Formats: sequence, structure tokens, C-alpha cells
Amino acid sequence: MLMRGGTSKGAYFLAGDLPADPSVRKELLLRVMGSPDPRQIDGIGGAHPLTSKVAVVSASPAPEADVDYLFLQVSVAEAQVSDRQNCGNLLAGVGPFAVERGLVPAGDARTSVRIRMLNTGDLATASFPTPGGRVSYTGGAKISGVPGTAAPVVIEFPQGAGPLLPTGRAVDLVGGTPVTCVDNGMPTVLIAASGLRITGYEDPADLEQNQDLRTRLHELRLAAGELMGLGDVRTTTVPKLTLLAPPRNGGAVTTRTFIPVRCHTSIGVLGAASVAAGLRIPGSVGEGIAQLPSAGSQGGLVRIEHPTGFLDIETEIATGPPPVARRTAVVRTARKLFDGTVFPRPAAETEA
Ligand code: NQM
Repeated sequence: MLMRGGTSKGAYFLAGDLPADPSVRKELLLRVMGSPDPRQIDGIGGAHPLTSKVAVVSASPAPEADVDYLFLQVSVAEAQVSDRQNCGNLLAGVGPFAVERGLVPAGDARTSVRIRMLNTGDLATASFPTPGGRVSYTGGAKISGVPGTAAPVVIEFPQGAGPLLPTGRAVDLVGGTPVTCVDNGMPTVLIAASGLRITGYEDPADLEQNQDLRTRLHELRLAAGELMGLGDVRTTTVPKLTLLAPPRNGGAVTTRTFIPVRCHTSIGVLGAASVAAGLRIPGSVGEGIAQLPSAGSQGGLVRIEHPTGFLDIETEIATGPPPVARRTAVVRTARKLFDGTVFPRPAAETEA
């Protein structure tokens, strides 16, 4: 099933419909998406990391979850499929997909699905309307970066398993640049845009063209990845890099996020959850840049401004030490776009 999940788009599969062996599955998914090819012309990928995604869903054996969700990022131009990161946007479609495929029975009015996210081991609960026992995709919720409105999918995250500050510090100096390394569901490096000699309000396409910036971000990411315990991150999609600037439209902060080479046209859900948590940590690089709703408050809504609007994140932080994100919540929307059979490019033709 092809679905839009939040501001991303991907192919949702039942785990049983895919090869169990990860290397066989990888080869199949590359062919399904049309990778490696910058245009993904021979597959169903959308030629951008945000539209070259896969969700693998199955009934969960874990007592605390109804379904298991494995996110796979299919690279566009390289022959890579990675399970090293999670995706909170495709997560929005997992509950509806689970009901559509009969993995979870629908309630009469609403359905809540408890999801175990296999990439991180963290849990989420997604609630969405199911009037008359069928998923309804229509409704009045509007999210920035998606035209029109749709049914709200409310997603709640309990406290994650890993540390909120993977380096144990609110600020690290990386090559002379102060950064905050934070992980509230997505390993993210926060950096003041002004420290990189940009305003932080530039268009994503312009930032992608800025060769000096790209080189600097690459160096910062490699060093921060080591500090965060992620090892050599040269070929992985985490950590993400979020550049911070003061808000301009009534929110808490302006962001430009590199995921990690392309600049996001909005911001990822778990990426935003990590930014929101990071801003609330005393002494983080967000201090003096972000304007939190009530200074000193450790709970409530944080509005993250991004290139196409904003994303509201509710976080509850206990400042510790060590600080922890007790709860995070967000509203997204999802839509079923197509349900059918995909015909991947035959394996034999791949290398021809
Ligand atoms: O952070 C893009 C997206 C994402 C990830 C990325 C996401 C998240 O917008 O939860 O959703 O950071 O690669 O889909």
C-alpha cells in the first residue's frame, strides 16, 4: 500500500510479504523503488529521501505493543537500504495500515494502535478516527507541508529507552563550534545557524548549493557522530543536523534540517521532538536563540518553524541530571494513496 505519512510518502508492506533475509529484502526494495537512480524512473520512489521510504509492519509478539514497525530508508542515488534511523512521519500511517490489513480490529469511533518501533525499540501509540469500524482519512487537521486537511492521527511517545543527551553534556565543542547532541527519538545535532555564517532563514535549495556549508556540516556530523557513540556515520542517515535561528512567525525557533545531505523541506517528526527536547535543556545551544512559550517551563507545546510552516510538539522534560523526556506528543495526518501490486524491475536487469 502506498501511503502519505505526515510529510513523507512510502510503501507499506506486511512483513510476511517481504523476504525475511535483510540482504534479499534490500535487493528487492531497491528494485521496487527504482534505486540507485537520481530520478528513480524505473520504480515507485519519488526521487527524494522523503519519498523513498518503506514501512514493514507485522503483528507484535511483545505484550506492550499491537504491531511492530520497521522503517527502512531506501537511498535514491546509492544502492543502500538502511534501518539505522526511525521515521515519525511514516509512523502516522502505520496504525491505519494495520487496521486496513486486519492486524488490529477497528473501534466503532476511534482506534488506538500500540506500535513498537523496531529501529529504536521505542514505543508509540497512534489514535485515529474509525467511524463504523473503517479508517477515515478525511477530516479537518492541517499540517504544514501538506495541502488541504485530513483526519488527525494523534501520536504519543512515552519516555524513550536511550539517553536524551548521548554525550552526557548539554553542549559539546566540535572543531570550535558549540553543538547540542540530543536524541528524543532521532539522533540530532543542534547548531546555531549564525555560527555557520548563514541566517538560518535561507531556502533549502540555496543551502544545498552552499559548498562551504556542506563541507563544514559534513565535518561536524562525522565528529558529532563519534561523540554520540554512533561510530563512523559517513554512510548513515543519522545523526541529522538542525540549524537554529530565532523564530519569525510566533513559534519557538526557526529550523533548517539536513537529513543529512539534502535539506528537509519541513522537519521530521522525531527530529522535531528531539529539537523541542533539546531547546528545553538548560545550557543547550538553543539558549539565546529560541523563545520558549513560558521561559523556564519544562512542559507544553513547542512550535518548531521550518521552511514550509511549523510543527507543534508537546514535550514534558525532567531536567535531571540526567535530563529525560517523559512524554512527547504530536498530531499528524496520513492518507491511503494506492493499494495494489508493485512490479519491481527484474533482478537480472539491475546490473545490465
Ligand atoms: O524525524 C526525515 C521525515 C524524516 C524523518 C528524515 C522523520 C522523523 O520527515 O521522525 O519523520 O529526517 O530523514 O519523514
